Amino acid sequence: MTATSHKPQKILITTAIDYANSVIHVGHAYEKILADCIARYYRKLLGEENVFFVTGTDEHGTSTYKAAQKAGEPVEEYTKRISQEDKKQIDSLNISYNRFICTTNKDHKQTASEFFEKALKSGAIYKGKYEGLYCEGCEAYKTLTELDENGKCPLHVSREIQKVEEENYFLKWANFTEDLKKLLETENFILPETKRNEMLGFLAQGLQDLPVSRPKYKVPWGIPVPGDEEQVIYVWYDALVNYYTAAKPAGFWEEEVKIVHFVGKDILRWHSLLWPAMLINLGLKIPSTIYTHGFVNLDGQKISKSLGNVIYPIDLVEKYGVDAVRYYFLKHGPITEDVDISLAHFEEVYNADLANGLGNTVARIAKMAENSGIRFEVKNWGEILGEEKLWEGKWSSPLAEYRVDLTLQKIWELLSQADKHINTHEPWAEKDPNKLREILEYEVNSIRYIAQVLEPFLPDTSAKIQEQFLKETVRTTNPLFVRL
Ligand code: ME8
Repeated sequence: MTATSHKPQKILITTAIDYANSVIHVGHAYEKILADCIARYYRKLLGEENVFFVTGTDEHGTSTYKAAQKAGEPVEEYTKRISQEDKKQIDSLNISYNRFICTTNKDHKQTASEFFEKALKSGAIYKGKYEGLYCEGCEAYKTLTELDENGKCPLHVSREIQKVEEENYFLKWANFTEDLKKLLETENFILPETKRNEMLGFLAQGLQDLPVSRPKYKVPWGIPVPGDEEQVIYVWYDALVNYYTAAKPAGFWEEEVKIVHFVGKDILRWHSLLWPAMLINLGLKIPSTIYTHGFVNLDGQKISKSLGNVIYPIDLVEKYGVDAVRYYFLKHGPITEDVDISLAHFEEVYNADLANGLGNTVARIAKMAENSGIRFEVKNWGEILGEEKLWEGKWSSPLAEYRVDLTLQKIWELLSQADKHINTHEPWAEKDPNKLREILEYEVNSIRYIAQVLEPFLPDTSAKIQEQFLKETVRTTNPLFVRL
């Protein structure tokens, strides 16, 4: 399969929206960079107007409410502040979202409330009593089998599990089992494939009716249940609707649109089993793909405030530049299992692939082209290198499965071919002006091609190289990446 064999007319790309309980760190950033690269690629392939990319913040729920209380700030102000800080972090990474949605936005509150009301009217939601366990870190109800040997949630061992006994509205989740099973078997609904079995296994255990509201006296921070002032909508039932709130008015929740949600492995269950059930119940379009990635750990440890090892994207960007950060995360690819990162490894990759690899080859060719005094006609460089259409070239085939890592490998192979071409043809020793022109033309065109296909990955660097090379007279400039 190639990225273009299933070329959609339109595509909606989303990331998870981050809890506004604390400012996002580099772990969260990974997902945004991955989704951004895919969105930028599809804008080139389908045209700007056929791509819509959404990210944002998930602002309701217990853990955010408690974080605001701990900070001694009114919860509205606290969430607004964290959301704005998150946006700054995301902007520092050059994330080209079409909408940054907040679940406290008026249109979202309205849409989530309508989703709930319609489900209530359809009979899929009823009022009852819940007795059980709740993890505030996951904002999710838990069964005993999901806890570790100390009775804690394995994802949030520093938090106490809450015993809850409360009135709630429930979703008749089990009613959707057969539809969900069929959906899980649909090609590419869950990617990577390995994750699909996990969800089928979960489904096989049997879905229990799911509480989809919390009593207001316990969780005052949420969207009120329509017609019941004593209850607020459960944070997951509220948050998942964000995709629809943002996309529907822009014309991106329609039949012809391919909908791709990028999410971490911890929240696949909500996206592949709850969200489709909510949509099936209302007769709305189901997402095409839920792309699941693993976790980024730092020096072998989970990134967390309590461990004191949080790194913010802005700090990395200030030190190394935005494209170096983007490159490092994209080179890892859409990680299926967890990956370990470290600053030492970051610097190694920076020096090898960016300062030496890309930076050096571009500088070398620019210098020879400038010194030659030759004017290099600007043509369709994709065609020259034997590719009919630049954005459908062989280099892009791994993007069909969101393999940004393999795509970068292919681009770096082109770079190394250009480098080898110089060494083999030794333009500095060439006396025949026609032959020299031929050699340098190949080099210059290779860089022109590479600069363009790099745009979704390293937009600033691509622009800088295009500025140098997409003119008849090629010029040298300052190094793209200074060796560390
Ligand atoms: O789950 N490495 O929000 P969240 C990779 N609000 N990804 C990571 C990560 C790490 N170290 N830490 C977090 C929520 N993530 C909900 C989502 S969507 C309707 C609601 C990922 O702030 C995580 O897997 O806990 C998730 O995809 C995203 O960041 C937001 O996590």
